[in-house]
Amino acid sequence: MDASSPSPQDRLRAIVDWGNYPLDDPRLSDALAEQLAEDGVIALDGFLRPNVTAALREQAAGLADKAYFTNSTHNVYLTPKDEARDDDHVFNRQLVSSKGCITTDQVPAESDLVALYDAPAFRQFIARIVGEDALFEYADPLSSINVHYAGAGKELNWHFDNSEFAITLLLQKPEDGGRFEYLRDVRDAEAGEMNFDGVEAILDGRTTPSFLPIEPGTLVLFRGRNAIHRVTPTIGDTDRILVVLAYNSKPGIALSETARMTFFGRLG
Ligand SMILES: O=C(O)CCC(=O)C(=O)O
Ligand SMILES: [Fe+2]
Repeated sequence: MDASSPSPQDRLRAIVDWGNYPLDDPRLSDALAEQLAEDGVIALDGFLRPNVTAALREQAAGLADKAYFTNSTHNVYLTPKDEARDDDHVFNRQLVSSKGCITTDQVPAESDLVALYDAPAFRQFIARIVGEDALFEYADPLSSINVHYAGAGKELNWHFDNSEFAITLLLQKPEDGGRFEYLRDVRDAEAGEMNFDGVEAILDGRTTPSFLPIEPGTLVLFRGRNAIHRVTPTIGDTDRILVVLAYNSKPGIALSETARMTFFGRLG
């Protein structure tokens, strides 16, 4: 590092509103850990400094033409079809997700997104909230930092995440739509309980989900492995632009090939 470049800690303080979110204060992470355990989700309003949100929005908008827009379909479990079940079984029900995204290798190395993702104090803050000793980046070059784009009519359909938790940062909010909807404790991935009846009731609109209102600059930490969730279609000419930061509790883990092909259109 040359003498003129700021330390990771100084850089982090310039990105995060440290007055409201002193990431190195264990009282904050402990309180948030409790809130996450209770609610399954936490939303930190104004987490990014406003100038950082604005600059990242500009940067992301400039990268939009590199985004891969998925044409494929997926089931809610993000797995291949089970040929032993009928096509109309809820396990095999195919949903369309039309949002686009860029991958980690397409994010400029000097971006504040990379500085935030890599900052040890940020990782420790998140690790403490989710109850892990340490957090690690994905082993594949695509999955750690993604920027999602959803123009008019584009959406992310119902799914459960592969990962235990995800961190998102909204950069640009559409005029309407683009709502993050979710329902907690729908399946139990660890126990192999897939809850076909519960999932079907949601897909058929018989169960009303919760809705999380978020503004640009908000950090959301969400436990999405057992909570089914979606983002409704964007309405209007302003794209929804959102960053996903993904970590693992163990080193050397790559995102599943099915999920990579579905959302990125390539494996590496
Ligand atoms: O766009 C969002 O707010 C959520 C994204 C999400 O659920 C995912 O990337 O798995
Ligand atoms: Fe998700």
